[in-house]
This record gives sequence, C-alpha cells and structure tokens, in this order.
Amino acid sequence: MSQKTANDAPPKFSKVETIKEQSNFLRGNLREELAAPTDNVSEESKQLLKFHGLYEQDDRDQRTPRAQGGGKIYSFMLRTRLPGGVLTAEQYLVHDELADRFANGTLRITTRECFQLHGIIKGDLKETIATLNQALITSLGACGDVVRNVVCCPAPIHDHVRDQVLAVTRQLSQHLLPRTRAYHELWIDNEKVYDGAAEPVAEQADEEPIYGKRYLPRKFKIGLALPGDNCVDVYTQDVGLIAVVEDGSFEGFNVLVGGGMGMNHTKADTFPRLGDPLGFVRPEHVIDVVEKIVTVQRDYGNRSDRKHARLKYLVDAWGVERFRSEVEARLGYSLAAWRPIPSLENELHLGWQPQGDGNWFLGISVENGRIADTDSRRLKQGLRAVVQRFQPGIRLTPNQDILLTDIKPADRSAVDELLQAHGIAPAESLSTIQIYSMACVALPTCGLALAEAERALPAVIDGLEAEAAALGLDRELISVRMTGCPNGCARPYVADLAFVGRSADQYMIFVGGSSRGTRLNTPYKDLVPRDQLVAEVRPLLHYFQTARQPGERFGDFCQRVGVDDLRAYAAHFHDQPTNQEEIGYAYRNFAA
Ligand code: SRM
Ligand code: SF4
Repeated sequence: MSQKTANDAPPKFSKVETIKEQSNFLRGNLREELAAPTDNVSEESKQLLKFHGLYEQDDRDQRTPRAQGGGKIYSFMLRTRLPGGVLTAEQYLVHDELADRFANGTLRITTRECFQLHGIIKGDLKETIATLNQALITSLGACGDVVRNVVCCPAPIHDHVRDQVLAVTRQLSQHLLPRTRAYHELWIDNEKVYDGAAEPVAEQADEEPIYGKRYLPRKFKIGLALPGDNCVDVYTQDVGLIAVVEDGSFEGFNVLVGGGMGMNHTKADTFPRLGDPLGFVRPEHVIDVVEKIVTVQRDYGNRSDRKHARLKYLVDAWGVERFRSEVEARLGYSLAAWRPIPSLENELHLGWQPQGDGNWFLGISVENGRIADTDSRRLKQGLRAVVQRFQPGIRLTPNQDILLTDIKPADRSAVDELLQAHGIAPAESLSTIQIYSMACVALPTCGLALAEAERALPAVIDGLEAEAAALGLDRELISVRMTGCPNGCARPYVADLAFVGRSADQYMIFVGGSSRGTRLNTPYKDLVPRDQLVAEVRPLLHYFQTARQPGERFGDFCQRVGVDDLRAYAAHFHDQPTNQEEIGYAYRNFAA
C-alpha cells in the first residue's frame, strides 16, 4: 500500500516507523532479548513489546540519584485487552493471582476498561502471559500503533440495544486485531491459543490486511456510547459511535471522528480535540465504515512526527468534509446524515441495579482504579472473596470502577456483608466529588509523568469535599480529573475541573468542561503547587454557590461566566473573609 501525507509531500519516516517495518511483523530481536540475562531490552524491542501489551518501566521511587549513577530497577507493565471491559469470574481470579505472584500485588483498572499489572520482571513475562492465555485473555494490541481496547458501556442491563452494542464492540475488536503470529510464537511457543477473537478464527498468517507492515502511524481508539449514556467519553475517541434508537428500534450509529486528548504544554500545535460528526451508519455497515476510517489514517496519518500522528490532526488539517469524502470513496457509497439523539450523561453505574433478567449487578467505586489492600480497606481481598464465593461476571468501567454482575437477589445481602467485612464502603456513602473523580497512574511507574496523580488526588479530593460540604455543594456533580502530565490519560480536558501535571508538584488548573463529556475545558491557572490546588478552587466554588443559575452545574457555570470573570472574582475573593455568612457579601461586592 502506498504511503501518503496530508499535503502529498514525500514522506520522511520517524525512527519508530523503521522499527515497525523491519520487525517482521512485530518479532524483531524479541526472542533473543527476552532470553538474554538482562533486566531490560533495547530501544527497538521496547517499541515492539508495546504491541504485545508490554511497557518497559522502572520504579521512579527507587532510582538512585544521578550523582550516584542514576541507576534504574527495570520491570514491565502488562495491559490485558478486555473488549467492553468484560471478564468472567475465573479470568478475574487469574489476574488477581498473577498480581501477587509476578507483579506488585495490585491490579489497576484503566480508563479504557483494561487491567494493568505493574512491576513484572523480564524473566516472569512469559509465564504471566501464558497463564493469562490459558484463561482466554490476550494482551496483543493492548498497546502500540494499532486499534486499542474497544470500549463500550459496561452496564449489564439486558436490552436489545445494549446487547447489540456489545456485539459490535466485540466484532470491531476482533476485526481490527493484529493478525501476526509473533505473539503466539513468543509467548505461547506457537501453540494455537486465544487471540482475542470471540469465535475461533482461521489459522493466522503473517500478513496484516488492514494494517500493513508498518501498522498505524499511532495508537487508535474506538468507543461506543448508548443513547443518553456517555460513560465512554465518546467525543474523546479517534472514532466514537453513538447508538441511535428511534421508536424503540435500534437503527445504527452516529459516527464521530478525530477526538483525542494528548497535548504538550510547550507545543501550541498539539491540542485536545472533540470528535466531529461524520454521519450515520446502519449496524450491518459499521465494521466496514470503521475499517475504512482506519485505513484513511493508515495511508494519510503523519508518519514523520509522532506528536502529530493521531487521527485528530489529520481530521483537523483536512476538515471533516474532505475526510468524509475520502472515507466514502473507499466505501463506494455516501454516509447518511447524523441523526438527532438525546443529550448525554456520564453514567457511573454504581450501587445495586437490576439487570432486567431477574438478577442484579453491583457497581463498586474503586479510587483511581487501584485494586489494593490497605489496613482499613482490603479491596483486593474483599473482591477476591466475593468472586470466589458468588462467581459473578465482572465488568470494568471507563471511570475506573468495577461491576459485579449476575448476582441473584437472594445473595445481595451476603455480598454486602462480605464487602463490608473488608472495609469496602458502598458507593452511596461516598461523596459525589469522590465517585466522579479519576487520576491516571503517573508516578512511580509512568516514565512520562511530570507530577503525581493517582497518589496525590485522594488528598486533594478530601480538601475539595470539605470545601463543597461547607458550601452545601456536597451532592453537586463535579467531575474532577488529575493527570501527571498533559498526555491526558484520565481524559482531563472534558472534566468540569482538571489538574494537569506541569512540573514536579505543580499543575495547570482547567475549568469549564462538561461532566457529560461533550465540551473541552479551558486553562484557568498555571504552575499551581499541589498544596495550593484546593485553595485555588475555593473561590470558584464560592462564586458558583452564589451566582449559579437554577440547576446549573459547576462546569457549565464556569464556562458561562468565563475564565476572566472567574479570575477577577478569585482575585477579589482572596482579599475577603471566607466565612460562610460573608460569601454573599463577597459576591455582592465583586458584582458591584
Ligand atoms: Fe495513556 C501513554 C497509562 C488511557 C493518552 N498512558 C501512556 C503510558 C503508557 C506511558 C508511556 O507511554 O510510557 C502510561 C502508562 C502508565 C503506567 O505506569 O501504567 C499510560 N493511559 C494510561 C492508563 C493506564 C491511565 C489510567 O490511569 O487508566 C490508561 C490505559 C488505557 C488502556 O487500557 O488502554 C490510559 N491514555 C489514555 C487515554 C484515555 C483513553 O484512551 O480513553 C488517553 C487520552 C486519549 C487519547 O489517546 O488521546 C491517553 N497515553 C496517552 C498519551 C498521549 C497520546 C497523544 O495522542 O498524544 C500517551 C503518550 C504517548 O502515546 O506518546 C500515553
Ligand atoms: Fe503517564 Fe501522563 Fe498518562 Fe499520566 S497522563 S499515565 S503521567 S502519560
């Protein structure tokens, strides 16, 4: 297949492109390097391992100071690919056991409904992956320049729309999986094993009919939303599909293209972006349409500069009309017009809810997705005990939470008791700010982190909860997201309020996004030290409490008044007493 660029200039490939092309379909020197008596691999192999679901990392807390040699202790992060976030009880228990046997004793639910295991040493990778494979779990294509885990709403409610959305999620995932046999050769000694397909597939060959030898220019993300339910943040996906239901009948999907979050603080030509409406597609054509979108990105995406290689930059450079024409030319037919749809909400799916088949599911809030045991809250042990005893289905959510499904009505109180005995609080007892918050992994494992996130957000949330409670705002839906760098792994740029790592212990504050996931937020203040974040947000909460319109949410309020107004209020507020009774005075004074 020919390689083109957005402006049809001759291509100049980045180093990673050469590594992919010369890798013989993701093999490279991996076999030799994995067998070598070293704890890390070469740069080439690092890039190729991503396609196998692996990141070489080091524990940044353990680095020796530069003056003493800057030594690193290497290990690997393994991400398993779970389309729609669905697992069986047995598959959950395999992850749980491997976390203790080979990783750091914790499981991490990701913002794309996957599990990550951190801290696996090189010599244990093969057994870890082979064990997962025996339980029909793959990590192939969980990372790398391919279509990543396809996400959809995880709530296991039985209705024909949800069933079809999950079916399409699985079909897309299977259709867009890499076909290389390298994964089996390396990790499972070439036995015919699970390759991510819901149904057995024909013997795989070394050709990549969709991707080609160089795979995609960059990672590629697909998410499917339900009518009114945007828990997948559909506008942030490279391709977003929103199910359309008319008169109770599932008609197909509205298609969005060109969403993405990543940016760089110092490169103004990098930016988060919401997807543009491309059109409407019937269910029987959706695989074909998404495949054609993927191939347009394959052929025209930027392969020389990885900072501009995501689909969003192509859509932005071309405009959606030109992009649509290219997709339609490949399809051989025109896409239908976008259909009217109900407004969206980010549904968390927490607490007990009926499934519609006589059984129930329980959504448990997992702080920043980390399943671990602490003295007061033995989440990992508690979940294991429930899963072993009741054998529920498991679903991971894009909000980093976990759903236990297919629980009989008679077992509900026993499940509650078991969780309570392990100190696991029901979601209803947590604050709204807490359950709507997310942080990315960041330190100590993420090599790109500029600041803390997962480890820092809990204290910030405590502070915000106290501020909100003092103002009577504790039931307000305010989504708070924190990331350790601007790459946006917790999708911060659509949150009502976001803290994005800027440098060690300093953050940029963003306000005015939408908890519905339909609007980007705006930078409000830069270089705020972590211990000042709550103090900087305090005046905004006061202003909101005093001047909001009936029913208006925090993000909508911030967007309506604008950051200049917020800054002016905050400047005035900092000179005012913060006593509750005097807030009205402060506002009146400001307004005057
Ligand atoms: Fe991410 C890179 C963690 C979802 C945008 N992300 C990374 C790496 C692998 C760091 C690296 O490249 O060395 C992080 C590993 C940290 C660790 O120690 O575990 C990492 N990303 C995560 C996870 C685990 C965050 C979490 O707390 O849940 C999420 C795993 C998802 C999954 O299961 O597949 C995760 N990453 C996202 C999302 C959100 C999403 O996909 O819905 C985004 C923003 C959406 C997007 O892609 O635009 C995201 N991650 C990035 C980027 C910026 C990409 C860009 O276009 O600029 C990077 C850096 C890169 O690719 O160069 C990155
Ligand atoms: Fe790492 Fe940055 Fe992603 Fe956080 S946002 S996990 S710090 S790459």
